[in-house]
Amino acid sequence: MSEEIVLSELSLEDLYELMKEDLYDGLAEEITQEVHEALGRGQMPYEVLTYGLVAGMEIVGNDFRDGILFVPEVLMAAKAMKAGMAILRPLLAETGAEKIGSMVIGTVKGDIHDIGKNLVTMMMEGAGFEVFDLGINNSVDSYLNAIEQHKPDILGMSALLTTTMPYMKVVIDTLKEKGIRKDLIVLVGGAPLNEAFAEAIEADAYCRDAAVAVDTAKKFMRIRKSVNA
Ligand code: B1M
Repeated sequence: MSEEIVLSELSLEDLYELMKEDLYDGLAEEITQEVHEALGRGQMPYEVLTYGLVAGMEIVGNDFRDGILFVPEVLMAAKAMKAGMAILRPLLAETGAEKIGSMVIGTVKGDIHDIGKNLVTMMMEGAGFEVFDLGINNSVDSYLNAIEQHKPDILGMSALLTTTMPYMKVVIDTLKEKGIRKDLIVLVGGAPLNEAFAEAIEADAYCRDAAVAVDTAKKFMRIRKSVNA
């Protein structure tokens, strides 16, 4: 953000444009101020997340793919995104909703991408789910231990690399071998996945984004409750 920009004088559209630019430039402090500014104008946390942070990260992703940005710049952008998310997280979780289910979630082995997973965690918590976040680089054993410990309704897995997404099948096959696959609703997500992949590995559903993850989780919880009633 250049010094002469006065945030309060920007239109909402320009504020979101600036947020995207500053995210691209990895300016965490500016992102923090802009998120506060947007919230101060009555924007909903999910709107700020979607139109500012996620939209900005999409541009970063495209330029990373096209060789315009490199890992250090993307890391700076990720840091700025996390600074914005840190402000939004408590607000998204603040609905006071009664707990409607529980989920263990983690990024699969070999994969260190966690921004999308963190977003899903935030949104699920906000929707009233209890979430146990295992972080990144999770082996089958890590998922199994967490399932045994927390006995969740849902297992969520995230993968951002075409090389790591097949690991989801390894986890699901192990759940089957152990006879516990049917005890869990298995939801998967991440940019390289699609519905056909989820079906092929026998997950219950592919979730395109965090909002879809919440809707899908709620839908499966309703089915689960009606079956157990
Ligand atoms: Co990485 N990276 N990266 N990266 N990176 C991608 C994924 C890539 C597509 C970039 C590109 O080429 N365009 C590409 C993968 C190509 C491929 O596999 N075909 C790639 C690569 C190649 C790599 C490295 C190999 C680069 C290198 O080292 N040469 C390396 C891999 C390291 C590893 O994991 N072993 C690497 C590293 C990194 C950084 C560390 C620099 C950084 C990660 C920082 C972090 O996460 N803490 C990074 C980033 C930031 C990206 C991009 C630019 C952005 C990802 C992101 O955060 N998106 C990404 C490009 C892209 O995806 N367009 C890219 C924003 C986020 C909100 O969206 O994660 O899709 P997303 O999550 C969404 C949905 O997918 C869904 O909901 C989320 C919220 O709406 N969702 C779920 C996700 N998980 C879910 C789980 C669910 C439900 C829904 O469970 C129920």
